[in-house]
Amino acid sequence: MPRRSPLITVMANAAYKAAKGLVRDFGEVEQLQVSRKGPADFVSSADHKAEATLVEDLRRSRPKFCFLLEEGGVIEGEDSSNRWIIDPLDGTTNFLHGIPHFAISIGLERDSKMYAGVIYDPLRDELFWAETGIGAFINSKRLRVSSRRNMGDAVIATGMPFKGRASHPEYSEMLDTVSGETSGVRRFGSAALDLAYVAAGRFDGFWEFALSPWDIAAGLVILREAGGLVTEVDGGDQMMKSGDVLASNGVLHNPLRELLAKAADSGK
Ligand code: 2AM
Ligand code: CA
Repeated sequence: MPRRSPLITVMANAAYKAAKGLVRDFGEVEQLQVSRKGPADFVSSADHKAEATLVEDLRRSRPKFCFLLEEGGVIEGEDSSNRWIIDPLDGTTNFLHGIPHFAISIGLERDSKMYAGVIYDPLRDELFWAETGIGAFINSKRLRVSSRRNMGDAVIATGMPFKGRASHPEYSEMLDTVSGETSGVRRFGSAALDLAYVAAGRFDGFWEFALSPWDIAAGLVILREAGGLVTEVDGGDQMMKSGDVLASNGVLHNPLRELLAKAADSGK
């Protein structure tokens, strides 16, 4: 079993602590579904509380690090080379609807590169974590991407354009093409867990457009350390800037990229 470094221990403990509140609040959400006002405000407060817990906990252990937070934006710190990139609740729509699929995502960027990541799914007690050069793990077991080589056997995850976000004009062509050429496409609603699942070999690939840095920061390093490949959908390497992500087990990367490019062309 791998010894978690002090850094990973700090990240994991912060996630475990914030998760307690989230799980408690998730238990309440179902009751609230029936109320007229609905649970939206309640969920937003759960989200903010989880973020506050994460910031407080990480700050206690690493007082000088900077933060980039989904809810709270940027917090500058004395140590400008280390920055936490945090999504306290990825899969908010699932959480709001009582669907048990969401996670806490904590990435650590060091000298402008993703260095370490933790994605915690509290309902399944699955902690996906990785540190550059050390490898990727789920709880105490090593993670490895799938070895599938045939697109016809692959299960590919995606995220669809949603309300409030400009739709990608060629997206439906892509979805159609990938559905027709693979064993299946899944849309689970948490980009962080989608990336973790590619790292774990559960999905063979994943693509989505216009994600935010906190959705993908931890996932990028976990996937790379698990032997996967991640680029932009057009093959570029600016995922944290554009939010366009194509992740895979490596072997299927180019075939999937070509499939998406072909679909985009025919959708024009
Ligand atoms: P979130 O749950 O933290 O909002 C799913 O497509 C991905 O997009 C999730 O990681 C989700 O992160 C993000 N997302 C952001 N805004 C969303 C919205 N209005 N509806 C669905 N997903 C959203
Ligand atoms: Ca998110």
